[in-house]
Amino acid sequence: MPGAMSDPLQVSTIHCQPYRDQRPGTAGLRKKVEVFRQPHYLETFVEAILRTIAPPPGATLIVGGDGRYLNEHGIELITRMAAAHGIGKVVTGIGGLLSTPAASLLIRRQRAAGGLLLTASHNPGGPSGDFGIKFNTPSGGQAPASLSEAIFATACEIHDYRLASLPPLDLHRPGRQRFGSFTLEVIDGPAVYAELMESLFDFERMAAWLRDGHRLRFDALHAVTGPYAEEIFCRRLGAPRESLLHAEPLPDFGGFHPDPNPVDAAHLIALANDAAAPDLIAASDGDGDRNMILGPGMLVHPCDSVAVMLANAQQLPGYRDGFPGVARSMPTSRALDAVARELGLPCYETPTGWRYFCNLLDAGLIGLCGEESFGTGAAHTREKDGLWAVLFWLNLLAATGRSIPDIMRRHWQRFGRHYYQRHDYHVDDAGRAEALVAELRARLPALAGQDCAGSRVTLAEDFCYRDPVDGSESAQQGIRVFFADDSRIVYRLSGTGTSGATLRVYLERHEPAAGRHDAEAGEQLAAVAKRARLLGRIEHFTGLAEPSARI
Ligand code: VG1
Ligand code: CO
Repeated sequence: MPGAMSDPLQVSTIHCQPYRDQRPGTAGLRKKVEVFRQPHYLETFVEAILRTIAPPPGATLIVGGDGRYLNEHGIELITRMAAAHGIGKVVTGIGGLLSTPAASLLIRRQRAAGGLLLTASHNPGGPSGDFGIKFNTPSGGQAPASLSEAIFATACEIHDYRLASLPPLDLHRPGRQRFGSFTLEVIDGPAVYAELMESLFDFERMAAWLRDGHRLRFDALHAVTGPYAEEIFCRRLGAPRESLLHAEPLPDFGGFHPDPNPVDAAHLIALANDAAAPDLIAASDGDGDRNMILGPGMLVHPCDSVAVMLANAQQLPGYRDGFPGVARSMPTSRALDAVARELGLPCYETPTGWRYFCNLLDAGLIGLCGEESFGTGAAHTREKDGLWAVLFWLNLLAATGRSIPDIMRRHWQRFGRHYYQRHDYHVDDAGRAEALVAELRARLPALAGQDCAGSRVTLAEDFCYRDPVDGSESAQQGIRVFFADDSRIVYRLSGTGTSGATLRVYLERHEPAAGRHDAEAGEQLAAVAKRARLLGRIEHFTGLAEPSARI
């Protein structure tokens, strides 16, 4: 019977060899499942985290994951290692499931020493897919770059790790399981998360909107948000069950690539273009931090979404007072800047990756932020938050009585439209992509003033960020090139892939307030895309004449 074990816990020390490839990327350590299945691989990284953060005895740790293959195994292992390191309590969700924003919220609520999140986010799952793990600090935010580097350095020196022997854990039984001085607590993640959402949004109004016959479709892509969506949309808002698609979390995400974007979730684009399209179609990713929003005949691009949120926040009870400031990642379009300018608010520009927003949020400098990669969030957690974004839009539709296409057209009429697209070029040989970036970087000083396929370069630089809160500098965060025709191209390499390299090329062109706003983005950006290919000599370096994906 749990609880019958006597104190102190039995702890063994297990010898191992260090791995030297455990450097975290944009958001934690991500590798193929087969890499994680090497002897002691996960153990080495967890030991490195625990040694680096050195939690005080008796501290609480939040441990949860997105339900992908190896999730429960990982949670049991981390629990035993945490107990061996003197952690007093591990808190997880039922079945070990916690969405990334819910885990971030719990870290803050429980004043935990941090959280270990088992996720490779939007990467595919299953035995032949990806696995990942990341550490979040007591503020709930992702480890800053300096801490990630310290964990990596520690991992390179790990020759043994500690493991407590515990009886079998029951991750499916809510409540506390006591083992001497150590406790495992299994909580109802969706209930805790839904309560917070009720404090931010007008649930009565949204329920009435649904009762009036408006239709919602939320696709969980067989990932972590299914139970959360069921709790919020069906149980608390009364939406019919058919509002949810693929709501059961599965270890291989039912074969989905759980990345809510027009390529990997093309079926939702088709649904939006159907004559009987629901009023709001939405989806989230593997770990629940991304969001995709669609309305009849229209995808709301994430760059626009965060701008519309800022422009309309006063319509929502939780955001009536607006925000102290806002932020976007550098490659994200300047649609947000246009609204911030009109409202007289500071708009910060950070490198790619949510971790760069955390200091700004902690310091109260911003209250809303977003990335082009389908990530939007606010100050209630320190992670981007998929369902929060869906509720923001649902509340906006209910409060204004307007449709998504109507809201978007009005927005563009007022601020102009920033046509936007990201072109990804995937190569098996990472060296080719690195060579392209290196060459561009070397050519930067000579670019300004030059003519490039019909437009003059006004500024070309490698983005370097200086954090206004702690003064830390992050250099080489993406090459950005501005043109006289008000267009912009950004080049950077992905930091979340698990094979080869992906060159991301971000294209943007502003169409002023009185212009044409109903055109297709790809067509509007064709000239800028061509310019990007020429300037970066993309075909020369990658051998690809066309992008692997246009998102
Ligand atoms: C990508 C996105 C970035 C996002 C990161 C993590 O990184 O571009 O905006 O923060 O994924 O998102 P990269 O380095 O591959 O471009 V998630 O949902 O995987 O936590
Ligand atoms: Co994610």
